[in-house]
Amino acid sequence: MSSSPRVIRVAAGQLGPIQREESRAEVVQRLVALLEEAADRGVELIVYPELALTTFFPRWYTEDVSGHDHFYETSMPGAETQPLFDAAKAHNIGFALGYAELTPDGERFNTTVLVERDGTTVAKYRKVHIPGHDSNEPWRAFQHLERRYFQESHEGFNVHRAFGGIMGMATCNDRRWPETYREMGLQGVELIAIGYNTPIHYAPDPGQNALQGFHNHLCMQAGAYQNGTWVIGVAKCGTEEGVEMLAESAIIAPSGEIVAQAVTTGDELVVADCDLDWCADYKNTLFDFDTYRRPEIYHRTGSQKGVVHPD
Ligand code: ING
Repeated sequence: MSSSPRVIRVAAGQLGPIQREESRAEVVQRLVALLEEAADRGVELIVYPELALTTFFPRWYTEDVSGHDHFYETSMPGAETQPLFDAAKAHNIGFALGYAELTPDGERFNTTVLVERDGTTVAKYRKVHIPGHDSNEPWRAFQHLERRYFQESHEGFNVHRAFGGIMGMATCNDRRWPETYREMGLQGVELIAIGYNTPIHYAPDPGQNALQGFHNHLCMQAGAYQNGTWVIGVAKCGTEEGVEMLAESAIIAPSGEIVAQAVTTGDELVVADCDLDWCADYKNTLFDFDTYRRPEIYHRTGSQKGVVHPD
């Protein structure tokens, strides 16, 4: 007889656009409003998007990187984000929040913090896969200068015991790389929180624009299924400073099925009960890694960076 299922009620706290002039106080009010709606619905964990406190500032080039310093947080919580931490603790709700981190040493990371229901910080994750470009490319309708404003983290993908299970984090472009999920799958991850800011228009290959929604769900559903984990994908979306950003936040089961998804391009709460014990149905059968994986054969995937073509 199995013990009682480990069910956690989770919400994707999707955000509509944050315009450049919107203050952090105004944004925090939006985050708290979503959290209070989540509390009314018995939610225990709410996942917010990547860079959830400001507009997606890497769309603009500045000659000096410090020109965007005001979009970064130098402490988390800070004075302007403390109300969110206070509201979450008062409602006994945990959350994952994406933000731009500027460290005392001047390092810049695209960071997510995971906070438990009692208000304690579980962990911080710093984005590993940094997309886009690092120099001014004025030919683009808008830029994607993440490689100018964020460093690639060397801290990797770690998991954390919290919310009654094994939790992981990833950010936006990370979700497109299978290594992201497998690194955490090999640690037994049961729920991965992934915030994203994804422009619909992809300047290097506009043919992909029409497929952004398909690609978004494709990679998260595959990652969930192939590693027997829940995936909570959460957008900051809508038209942000003239740029259309993908919505379609989704809660995805270890089966790979989408169990709930957003239907607007604004602030929207998407809620589902996530049975963490469902993960075992895949981890202990099809994807029993210890039985079926062949790391002695996988010479390339962990060591080789780019493609090496045959002679
Ligand atoms: N954004 C995008 C993402 O990976 C991107 C970058 C946009 C890639 C469109 C491909 C197509 O979803 C972030 N922030 O990583």
